[in-house]
Amino acid sequence: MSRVTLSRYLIEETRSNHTPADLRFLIEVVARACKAISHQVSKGALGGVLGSADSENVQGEVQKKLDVLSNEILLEANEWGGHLAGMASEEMDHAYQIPGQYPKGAYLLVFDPLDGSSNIDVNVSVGTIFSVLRCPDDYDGDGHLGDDAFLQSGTRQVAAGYAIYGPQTMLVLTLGYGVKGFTLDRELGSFVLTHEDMQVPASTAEFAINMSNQRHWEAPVKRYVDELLAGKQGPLGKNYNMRWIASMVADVHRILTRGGLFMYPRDGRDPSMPGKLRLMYEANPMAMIIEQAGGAATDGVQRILDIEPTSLHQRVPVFLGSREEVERVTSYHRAD
Ligand code: P6P
Repeated sequence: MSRVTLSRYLIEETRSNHTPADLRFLIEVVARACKAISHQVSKGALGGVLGSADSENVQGEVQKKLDVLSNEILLEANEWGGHLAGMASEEMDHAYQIPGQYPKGAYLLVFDPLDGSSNIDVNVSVGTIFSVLRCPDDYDGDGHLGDDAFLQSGTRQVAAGYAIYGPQTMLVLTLGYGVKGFTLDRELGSFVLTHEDMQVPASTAEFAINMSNQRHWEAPVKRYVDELLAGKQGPLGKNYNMRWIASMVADVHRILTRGGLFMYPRDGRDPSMPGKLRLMYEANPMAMIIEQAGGAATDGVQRILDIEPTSLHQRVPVFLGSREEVERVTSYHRAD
């Protein structure tokens, strides 16, 4: 049987009325941009793109050269096609306006162009995370597109996905009808469907958290992690393994592939920061993917996808992955 490329999959989704032609085009363009980012990332020290740029992003984080380059690749790939009304990114303070010479479209693209970039210099997997929303009807396509056009809950996403730049480059995508995985065939130059129906196992014996923050966690998280560490002799009655790659795309991809629980809770270090991860371009797209794969995603109290955003770069606590464990740790928060 001939291999199904991303393009063929998207055409078939359009024929089944799952995916309008302009959304199909959007996903194709994002996928092509991810191939270009993969090429730059894979150059490593040979490409002169490692190390830090002389700049900081809106988060106050030092930008890596590849952060800036990946952001530019996504902007340049998407600004001319007529499928977008605007873009927003971790690397830009405010919404990106489609240049006047190009037509505007019905969608908004939000992305973290290179998540986990602190891992690049040590050759650990990184990725691109993206989320697609519809542009609100009250924007007529003329004039300035405000940040508030993007402030839509995660349930309003029409598509979400990530590219992971690891031993293989893969694109993982949901259009709201399950989760598919595509592996980049570098000889063909195309993403090829390799994972027909990705599912998160309901139960797991593996969790992911940065343990060095333990003294800062709130009581429900301390209680839960203590129970995980207590293993078979503890209340959960089984031994757990731990992983923390410190690259959300890599940790989530592992969980999507074999189960697990990813946690980045709020902690006491900075009360003004309810967690480290950003809602619009990290938590929401990953939550849609995980839920579409049968998992769960909460901020400890409510579904991440139900959170009504108040700012473009707001942060949220994140608990996502195997449903049984997400429900358990969430129940501890609710009981607190
Ligand atoms: P820490 C990467 O900077 C990131 O945003 C996520 O990809 C990752 O899960 C997290 O931060 C790692 O945070 O505090 O362990 O370095």
